[in-house]
Amino acid sequence: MPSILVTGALGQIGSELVPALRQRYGAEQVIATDLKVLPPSGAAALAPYGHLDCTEAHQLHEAVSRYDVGTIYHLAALLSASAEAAPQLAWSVNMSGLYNVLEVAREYGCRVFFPSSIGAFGPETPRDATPQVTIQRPTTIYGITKVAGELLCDYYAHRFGIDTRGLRLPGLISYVAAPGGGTTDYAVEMLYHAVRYASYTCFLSADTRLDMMYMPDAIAAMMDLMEAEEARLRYRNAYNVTAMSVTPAEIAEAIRRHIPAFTVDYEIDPVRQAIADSWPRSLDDGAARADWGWAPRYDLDAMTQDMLARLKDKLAAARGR
Ligand code: NAD
Ligand code: AKB
Repeated sequence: MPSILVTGALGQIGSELVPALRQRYGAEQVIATDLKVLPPSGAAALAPYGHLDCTEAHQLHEAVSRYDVGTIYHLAALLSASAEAAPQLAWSVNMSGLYNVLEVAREYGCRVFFPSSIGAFGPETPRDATPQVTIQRPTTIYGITKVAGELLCDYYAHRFGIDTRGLRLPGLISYVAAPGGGTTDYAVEMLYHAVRYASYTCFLSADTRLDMMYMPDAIAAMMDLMEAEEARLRYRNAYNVTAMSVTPAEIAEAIRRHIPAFTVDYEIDPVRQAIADSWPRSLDDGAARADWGWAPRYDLDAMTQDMLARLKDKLAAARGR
């Protein structure tokens, strides 16, 4: 069976996607790669693991031919806030990286998963029940690379017959790996701080409404989309998916049902607030539900309960070491 290559595998998504893929398809079948160079013990624990910079086309060619790769989950990218701080680097990683992945996929006939984002929308997009097909004129470099990425994946599908598929993911909430420089990171930080300190200073305003999703739902969405029957997919890049549309105040309220003393104050970061204000408040994910059976398992309360329990265990284990 051809193997699966994951780029950016050490990030927030890859840290949970790789184990899930390995559980479903076999540990040896899933090649984890990232820009980060791990010490030998770390690389051995994650084996098969290799250093791979997606902006270096020859490194992708070597990995794909060496491991007989049939599917690439291309996660490597700079997220919205990091991208805004380094737009030139973001263009290089997000666009050249994707172009290199698509070119190697064309040459070797690989399937490709591309994670787009709610960041692919902009201030002119309808902000409530944002349709699957609508205006996409983002004002961030992150969003520009995501829209261009969606179009490039569509182009490779139509022009070269490459099986590219993608999701417009909302902010992801998880406890395994920390988020990597996004605007929605506040949600994860708030849950960590609730368990550690029972207080949090939020960088978005209390009423900033954005789509979110718990990581187990996101992992299921990626794998289910890649396994969906091709003939059923009306869209390739990329399907709107969401699990909850929430504000910082609402997450804080959900946390207070478990930690009544939890308090939040607000110190707005103008850069991240402007990014959030340019994104949808809630997505319409009807196309994903109709075409390949998308249905999230975790709403705000279910996510909060599970996250708090997992974080308490994680922090207790860390203290015990
Ligand atoms: P992350 O920042 O946590 O991880 C990205 C990984 O990519 C890091 O481990 C980093 O070392 C690696 N990387 C950076 N430059 C690289 C390069 N040149 N070559 C190879 N690897 C490189 O990101 P994530 O949250 O895991 O997101 C993965 C993908 O999903 C990204 O495309 C992101 O835009 C998308 N996405 C994420 C979210 C979210 O909330 N996490 C939401 C929507 C879309
Ligand atoms: C970010 O905030 O940049 C990401 C995303 C929604 O794409 N979490």
